[in-house]
Amino acid sequence: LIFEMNLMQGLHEGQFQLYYQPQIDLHTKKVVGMEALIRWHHHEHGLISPADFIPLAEITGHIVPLGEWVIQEAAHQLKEWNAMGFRGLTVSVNISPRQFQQGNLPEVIQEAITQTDIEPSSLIIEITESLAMENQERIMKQMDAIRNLGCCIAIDDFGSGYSSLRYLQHFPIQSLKIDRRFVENIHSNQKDAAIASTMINLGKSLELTVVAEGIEEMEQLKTLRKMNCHQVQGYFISRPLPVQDITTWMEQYS
Ligand code: G
Ligand code: G
Ligand code: MN
Ligand code: NA
Repeated sequence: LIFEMNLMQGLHEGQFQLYYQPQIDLHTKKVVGMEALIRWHHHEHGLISPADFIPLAEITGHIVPLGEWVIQEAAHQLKEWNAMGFRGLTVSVNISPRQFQQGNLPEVIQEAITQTDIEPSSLIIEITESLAMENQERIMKQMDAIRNLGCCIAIDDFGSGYSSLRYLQHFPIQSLKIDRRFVENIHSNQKDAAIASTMINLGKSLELTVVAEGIEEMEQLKTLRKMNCHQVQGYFISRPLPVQDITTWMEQYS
């Protein structure tokens, strides 16, 4: 089934859409960011999750034009939100390791910033820990170039991947997103709480912004606030939603 789907055709026909999930500052309680999460409305197969087509797109190389579309779209959306009066908001996009290996990511990002005139530091590039990131000079050069544009880089799913601490040591990152598996039982399991708390303190001692993912309950949020985690994201705050819905949500949020 998955090989029947024509990704390039879908891209040209406008079948892709970005959903957005808010990130809340635990101290000020303000909405500080939106993570863009791609969705595919396939004409035959209906709504397809990125978990089902991103891996394929990585293999075929289609992730490069797709990723370019994501960056353009997210930058334009941020410009629109800024124009509506939502200021000090960041937009995060997920980037696959392969997007560093093929194509020219820094140029794509530069182009999106130039076109939209958004503040470069309001664009956050999320990179998932992966073996594909190990010891690759090209990836490091591209990360440095992205930093030189003024954009921020976040390590996504922190703790779940490989060589987590090596990334902290070598990558020019500004934030750390703690994988939701470390947050799940934070309020009920002492061992999980100890691990999460240590991860938060590690990030903070490196002067990184620490974001906890997958918050589904009030108790998790309270525990994370006690641990002085900076930001939270998850279904408890809002599910990822289409632009119109998340904009309405933002207008009503206080
Ligand atoms: O939103 P959801 O939980 O369905 O996302 C599933 C996975 O797809 C997550 O790992 C997420 O990071 C990834 N993902 C979502 N949008 C994008 C995107 O635009 N580009 C890439 N490379 N991955 C994405
Ligand atoms: O890999 P990444 O962290 O980018 O993936 C984020 C994924 O997690 C998205 O698919 C998003 O839909 C999902 N997600 C966001 N909030 C929650 C949550 O509170 N619980 C669960 N189970 N998944 C979440
Ligand atoms: Mn992410
Ligand atoms: Na994640």
